[in-house]
Amino acid sequence: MGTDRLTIPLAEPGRVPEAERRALAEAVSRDGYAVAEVRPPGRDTRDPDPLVVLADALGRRQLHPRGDRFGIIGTVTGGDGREGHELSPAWRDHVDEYQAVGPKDVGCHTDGAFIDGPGVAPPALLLLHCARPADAGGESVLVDGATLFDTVRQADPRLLRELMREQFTFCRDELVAVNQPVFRRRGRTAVGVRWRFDKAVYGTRGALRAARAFHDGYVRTAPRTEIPLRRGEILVIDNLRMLHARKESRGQRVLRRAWIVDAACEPVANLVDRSAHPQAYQAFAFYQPLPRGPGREPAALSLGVKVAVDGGLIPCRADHAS
Ligand SMILES: O=C(O)CCC(=O)C(=O)O
Ligand SMILES: [Fe+2]
Repeated sequence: MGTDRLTIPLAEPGRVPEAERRALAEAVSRDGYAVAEVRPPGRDTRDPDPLVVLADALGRRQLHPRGDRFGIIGTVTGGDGREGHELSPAWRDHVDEYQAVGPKDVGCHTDGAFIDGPGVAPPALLLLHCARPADAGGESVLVDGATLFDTVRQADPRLLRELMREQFTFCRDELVAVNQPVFRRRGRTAVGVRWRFDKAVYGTRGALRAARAFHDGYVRTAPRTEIPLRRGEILVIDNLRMLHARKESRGQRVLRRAWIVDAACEPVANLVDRSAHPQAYQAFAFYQPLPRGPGREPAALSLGVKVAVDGGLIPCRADHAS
């Protein structure tokens, strides 16, 4: 498919060398994604998890309620009708509820679109580690939000204005991100995308009309990159720019996922140092970042859809910098 693969040999266990880290960060900043394979220094089975090693080279991992304590979510689909999650048992009862659990295709989306709260936001990056490819299908699919943004801007500025209005609500599990724009300004030079098109989305009639117009007229027909991940490969995706999807699969497929937190999201504390939080606040705790790994600053990444500094390209007030 023409996608470059970066091979990352580790000279020492658990640590991505600086040159490879820079090359990876550059590829993700430029293209919105990269495919990498981490080669451990030896055949020692105690070598650290390649997904954790690569994630920690990029930033801080973010927890997920159905992930493990390292922030890793494993999904096992297919094979003898045993849909479910060997790696993350909490998924097992939710095969019907969460589309990504089954063998069916999954539509274009941003991960964590329903997250918005004190100290938490959708992850900046997601990493998908192919532990076992399907017998057939299961390819990862990417659609570039930069192309979508540009196309809508030129073809239908009024629709872009609607997509930049705080009028879309995303709800899943115990979380709801109320009144979000699909495209939100991030500082002066970037825009972040937040998107899914399914039962998790709510809005007024006007908002839903805009969502349908965006889906039917742009997302559905946008150019896409298909990536058939091979065993051991890790797909790193800029979640603030790229929409990802997945094709239907046959046979057992094992995929492991990690999230990297949005560095623009600052930690939040209680005014009077209250340690027992009310239930509503507790929901956000499931998505907290893990502490940073020892001795390393996060990688220098430039994420999201890049826009002109003067903001003149964007047909609405630049009232949100997150
Ligand atoms: O199964 C896949 O390839 C990806 C599913 C997905 O969207 C996710 O885990 O975030
Ligand atoms: Fe996803």
